[in-house]
Amino acid sequence: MPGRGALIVLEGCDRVGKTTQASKLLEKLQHRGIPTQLLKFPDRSTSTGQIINSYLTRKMDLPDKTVHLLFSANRWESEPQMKKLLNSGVTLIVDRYSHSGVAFSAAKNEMSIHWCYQPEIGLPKPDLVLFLTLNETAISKRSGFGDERYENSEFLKKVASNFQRLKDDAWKIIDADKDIETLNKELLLHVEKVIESVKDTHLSYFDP
Ligand code: FDM
Repeated sequence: MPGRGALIVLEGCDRVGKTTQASKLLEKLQHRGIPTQLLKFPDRSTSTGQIINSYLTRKMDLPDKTVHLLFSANRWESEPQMKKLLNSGVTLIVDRYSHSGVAFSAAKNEMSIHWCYQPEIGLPKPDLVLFLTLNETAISKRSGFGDERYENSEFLKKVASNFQRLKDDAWKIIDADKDIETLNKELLLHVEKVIESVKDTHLSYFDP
């Protein structure tokens, strides 16, 4: 029995390098013969993802709670496939997941963290959350914002403080102010340890 795969999530604020690190992890794990797939949320290719994309690129306005539930529905669309892959031994590297869902929506003031968390209950719970951080000076040296919704410093400060409230034992806080390869080696150490330690355990789920 190969055992189950690990659910590994990369989180953090904008421009910390999550997407680059996620694809490098995929490449390295596959190279080592560890069955791995990459997922990204929001998944803009699905039916809910297309509405989310129109919202993020400002082609469409929607009430805040509606958008929140769409982001969650976008994860639920992938849930059957995620469970199937994890239980068949495939490790998933996920670029943003439920914690982004809660931290971003709760930064709008209209919804509490508790309210935002409710639709996530029952989704597979990450075995490891690699939370990448950068200090203000390091962030300002990276390329600027695009013009999608949420790309402004004031809002992202609130998001960052919400993330701090969501931490649990599965989180590793990683200083991302390093070159790409050094950072990737550090992440890989955590990832390999978790893959090994969860393979004979049951998948867990976000609980009430
Ligand atoms: N975002 C992302 C949310 O507001 N809720 C969510 O559930 C998720 C997964 O969407 F500003 C926000 C975070 C970001 C935007 O994400 C698009 P990417 O990673 O830039 O595509």
